[in-house]
Amino acid sequence: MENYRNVDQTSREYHEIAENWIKSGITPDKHLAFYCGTGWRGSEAWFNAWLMGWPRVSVYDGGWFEWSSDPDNPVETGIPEHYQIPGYKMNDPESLTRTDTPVEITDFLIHEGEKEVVSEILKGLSSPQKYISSRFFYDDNGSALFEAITRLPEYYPTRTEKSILKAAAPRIVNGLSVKNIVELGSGDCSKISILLEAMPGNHIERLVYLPVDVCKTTILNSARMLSKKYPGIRIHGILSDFMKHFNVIPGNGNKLICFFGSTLGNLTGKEETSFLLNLRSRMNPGDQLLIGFDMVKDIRILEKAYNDEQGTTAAFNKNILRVVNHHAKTNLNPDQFDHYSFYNVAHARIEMHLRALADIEVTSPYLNNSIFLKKGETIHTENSHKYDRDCIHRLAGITGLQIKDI
Ligand code: SAH
Ligand code: AVI
Repeated sequence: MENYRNVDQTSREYHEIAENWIKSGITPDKHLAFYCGTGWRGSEAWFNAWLMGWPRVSVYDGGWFEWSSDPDNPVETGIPEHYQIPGYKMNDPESLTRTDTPVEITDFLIHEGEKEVVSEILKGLSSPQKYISSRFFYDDNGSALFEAITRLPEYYPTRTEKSILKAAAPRIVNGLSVKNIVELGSGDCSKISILLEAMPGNHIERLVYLPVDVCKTTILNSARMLSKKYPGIRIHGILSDFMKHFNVIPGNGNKLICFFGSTLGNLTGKEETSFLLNLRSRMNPGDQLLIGFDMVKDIRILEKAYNDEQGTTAAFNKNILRVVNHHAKTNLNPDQFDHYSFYNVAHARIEMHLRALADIEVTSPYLNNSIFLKKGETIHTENSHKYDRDCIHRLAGITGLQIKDI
């Protein structure tokens, strides 16, 4: 127990415990389940994590033998990668501990009836080309899987965008006097950190940062990290669907809207135009919009990024079925599907599908008749459009947005 206790049996400092864990890849962005042979040591580890305010911690009621004999349980082998957590300062015992900084969150999803969600899902599953909206990837597990994707060697977009942002940050913040920064699909907020890093401290203290996301845990975790890292910043999280709730964006002037990660590329062409028109209607002269676009490139690089060797993207893709089952009480079994992803040249987009490995009958108490999938048939789960400069200029032209810099 020397990992958790001093020689006199008192508890070790939290930052020492956190540092040891982080070095081994045990990080607060993951769902952590502690176990041991009898239960009390696993519980002590869990108790430390809980006291530190780590958000998703459990005790696994079993041993290694039970865990590893279920092929659905993830297992990591080899030497752990060295993890870095934004906002975490080594030797700062406070930076990962429970924070009293209030993170205000307004929940707009609460107004969205479960009935509408279920009918949206079942409409997609009943269409000739079955589909599920990519918004349903992002429950707590899906968000954690996406964060794991961003660390994969094959998944270039996050690394690339961060390095572009780092280089451009001084130019972006130079002369920027906005009061509000709205980030749509904010995820782990690591990209906004790059901009904040380049801002003078007295500007940060005048700012209100509004992360908008469908995943509450994601907003809470990242807002906590940010408020520790930038003490004067005011954060107001917004739990909402950025496709539906445009009035969450402050209508008065003085704002920068950020939409990183090429998440815009996950919308269909029609959605993209109406989304940008809606955004524009919330903007006043002088407001700015900063969008991350993933550009068209060699098809081999593209396809590898969405078909990684570790199977993390496959797990992310299949997780959508669990989310759908949760909402629509369907009986979709992820094991009966294959991850299928390819670059569609004609539409300049990666398509992700789930392909049925057998004939499948889908049932739900909300359905009068079952839905049938033939072996080989697919459910389309995501488009990830890739852009070129002409395409970006065309979009700006259609939506009346003026390109300041590209
Ligand atoms: N901006 C981050 C995260 C990108 S992943 C980055 O660049 O790394 C996409 C993010 O958008 C996820 O956090 C997901 O929860 C969120 N998201 C997806 N669809 C959404 C929707 N319709 N409304 C609000 N947030 C959404
Ligand atoms: C969030 N979005 C921009 C990611 C993408 O690349 O389209 C989601 C993703 N899908 C598979 N891998 C990552």
